[in-house]
Amino acid sequence: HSLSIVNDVDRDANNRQSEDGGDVIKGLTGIPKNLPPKYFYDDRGSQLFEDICGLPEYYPTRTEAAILEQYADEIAQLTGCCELVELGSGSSTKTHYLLSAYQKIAAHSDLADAFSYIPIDVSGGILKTTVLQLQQQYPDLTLEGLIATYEEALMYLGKNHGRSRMVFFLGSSIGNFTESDANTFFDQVAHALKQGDYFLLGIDLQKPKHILEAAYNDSQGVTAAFNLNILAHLNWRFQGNFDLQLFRHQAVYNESKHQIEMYLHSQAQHQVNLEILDLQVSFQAGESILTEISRKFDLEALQQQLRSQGLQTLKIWTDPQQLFGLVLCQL
Ligand code: AVI
Repeated sequence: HSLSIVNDVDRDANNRQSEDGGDVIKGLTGIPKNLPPKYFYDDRGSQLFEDICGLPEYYPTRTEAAILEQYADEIAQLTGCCELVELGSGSSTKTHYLLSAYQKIAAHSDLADAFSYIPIDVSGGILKTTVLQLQQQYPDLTLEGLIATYEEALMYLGKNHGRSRMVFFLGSSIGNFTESDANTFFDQVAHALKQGDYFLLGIDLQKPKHILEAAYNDSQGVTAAFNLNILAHLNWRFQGNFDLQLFRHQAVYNESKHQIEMYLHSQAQHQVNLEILDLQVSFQAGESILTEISRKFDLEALQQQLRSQGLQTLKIWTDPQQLFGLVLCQL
C-alpha cells in the first residue's frame, strides 16, 4: 500500500494563508462575523464529529449507510469495474459497502488492479490508520491514500487514467459549500473524470424544520461542544483567549435558503485577543459568529445543477422516508 502527500504551488499558497490565519482575520472582522468551517476539524473536533454521527437525532450518517448497504451491489453493477476515488474519506466506515460490492465484481474481471481505491483526506493521521486497516481487510485491494485537499487531489489525479473511474463524495459534505463554491467543486471533479466516468454524491434532502433543528441541536449537547470547539481550536492555534463560557451554540433552519445556519452567540459584551494574529475582536452582547451552513437539497434542482456542469444523473436512491439521497451521475 502507499500513502502520498500531494502538494502543489496553490496548496502552499493556501496553507500559508491558513497558517497565517488570514481567513480567520477576514471572518472575525467581517459583518456579520463568520469563521471557515474547516477550523472545526482539529483532533478533538474530528472526534466530536464522529460522535455526532452516532447521535439519535443526527439521521444523515445512518440513513446514508443504510442506502449504501442496500444498493452498493446495484451501483457496482451499473458502473462495472472501476477505480474508486473517495473525497474526504475520513475513517472510510461507510465505504465498506462499496468496497465489498466492487470486490465481488472485480473477481470476475481479468484487468490487473481491477479492485482499487484511492481515499483522499486532509488529515494524514486518520488516513494512515485507515489505509493500514483496509489493507488487512482487503488483501487484494490496490490502495493509494492521498493526503490532500479535494482541489489538489483532483488536479493531481487528472484524467489520464486508462480505465473507468468513480469519484464519490458522501455524507452531504457538499452542503457545507455555498452554491457557487459547489459549482467550482463540481468543475474540479469533472477535471478528474473522462467521458463515461462516474460521480456518486450523497445529499441531505429538504425536510421539516423540526427534524433538522433537532439534528443540529441534539439533546446531549454534542453539536454544541463541536461548535464551541472551533473557539478552543483558535485558542491553541493562534494563542487566543476565547472564553467558551461566554458563547452559546444555536443552529437554525433558514427555510427560504434551505440551509441550517450554525451560530455561536456572545452572551456578554467583551473583547478577545488572538496574539499570533495580532488581532483584537470586540463582541456585543447577543452578537453572533456564523460558523457553518449546511444546505439541504431538492433532487430536481440538484440534478439541474449537475447537468449544467456536464454531469448527467443515471440513478437516484433514497431511504423510504426520503431523508437522504444518493445520486449516481456520469460525465
Ligand atoms: C460534515 N457535514 C456534512 C456535517 C453537516 O451535517 O453539515 C457537519 C455538522 N455540523 C453539525 N453537525 C454536523
